[in-house]
Amino acid sequence: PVAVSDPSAELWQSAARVLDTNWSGDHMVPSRRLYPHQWSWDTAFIAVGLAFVNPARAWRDLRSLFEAQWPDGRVPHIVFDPATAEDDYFPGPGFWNVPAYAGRRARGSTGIVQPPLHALAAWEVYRHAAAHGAGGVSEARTALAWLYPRLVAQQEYLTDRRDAGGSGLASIVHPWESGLDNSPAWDEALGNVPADLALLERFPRRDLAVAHAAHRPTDLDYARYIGLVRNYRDGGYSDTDLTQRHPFAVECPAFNSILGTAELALAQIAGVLGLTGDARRHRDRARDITAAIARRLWDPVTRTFRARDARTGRLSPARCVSGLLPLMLPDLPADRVTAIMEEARSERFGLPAPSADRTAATFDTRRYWRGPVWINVNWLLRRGMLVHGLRGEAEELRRAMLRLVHEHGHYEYFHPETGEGLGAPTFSWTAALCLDLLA
Ligand code: 2M8
Repeated sequence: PVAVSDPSAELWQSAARVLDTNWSGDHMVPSRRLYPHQWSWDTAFIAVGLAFVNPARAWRDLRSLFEAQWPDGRVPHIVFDPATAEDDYFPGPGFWNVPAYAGRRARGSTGIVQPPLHALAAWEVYRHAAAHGAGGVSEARTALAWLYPRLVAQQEYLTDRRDAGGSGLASIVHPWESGLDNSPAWDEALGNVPADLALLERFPRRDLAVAHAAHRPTDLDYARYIGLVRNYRDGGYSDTDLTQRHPFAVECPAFNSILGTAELALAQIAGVLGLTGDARRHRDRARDITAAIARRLWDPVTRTFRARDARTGRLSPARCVSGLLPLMLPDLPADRVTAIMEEARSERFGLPAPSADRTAATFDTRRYWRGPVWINVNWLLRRGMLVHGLRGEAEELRRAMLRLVHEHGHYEYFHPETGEGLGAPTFSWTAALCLDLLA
């Protein structure tokens, strides 16, 4: 047993407490005040940590999310809690007004997605099941068998319906789909999106009632976010002819790296379920996605990965943390691995990596995804280091992340210079990923 004064033991206990507080019976909320519903990729990060302290909740959380999956395979980015008032979060279920064909559970959801990290999360929870005895293993196998066809449908939706650019990559139709909401990576593409600021007068922002305006996206961003939801919604959430019908369709390097990683996790899961042919197909798809990322999102001049606007074909000029995440892919060519590590180590980033280039004019130390350090993307980056055998760098990053959370708390994000905690103070994925980093 570890003494309670041991900083790791303290951190472990505080992280487990955050996850207890944020559990809502059949799902986890990211934070009680700011995000009182279930978010898609949060569920995946959270499962990675729950694997150590409460795997039954990890499976329950994933199940709650996938029960709201649409018949076309899309997994909604938010599943609204019917017990929470409509005006506790904006835009709420009334604004999304999801069509009846989405199914009974999905009626209380949004119609956009988030990065498909769930296959990796399911694999991670399964991998740790043996530590919870024979019961844990059989629970994990049952959960994997239930999830597998749903995870496959999620991938097929993204690789088929969302290949707006015909490039073998998935496009996001809203910055919220990236999870990196107001990243400078979208600035140029968002320039084509009409901003109807009068909309915000009719639908006031709920986030500003519970968070600091300087730490959140601007009103201009929000006007565009709401306009994009309205356009996609009014088109019945259809993905046909996206580049003509929708003003925002972008190939994100982080989203697509997670898409490729999901195929590799599905190959492992298929192996456990005895589906050898499927496993081979998933590995082939991962290779194809990796090749498409290396071809479409690489800029040979700056030697960086960047987002590509599927409507104009242009690469975004912004260098963001999303461009470091192709490191997660094992088949990434060695020269690209070297370039990513050089970029990560350069004055533009450093470890733990801020969400955007420190030297850019757009860098903003407090504004959400435009500068602050986030634990989830650094956790993904560290995973990439381990995939490529960069053990020393991975260990350095692990320690830096734990130091940040130990000194400042389980915050949603952190000031990239002072480490000050920003956003929600007891944030689920920060706590969950700390458990994984400590284990
Ligand atoms: C943030 O996004 C939501 C919209 O989806 C918001 O700002 O209200 C992002 O940080 C996203 O990555 C995250 O999943 C979500 C909940 O934690 O909050």
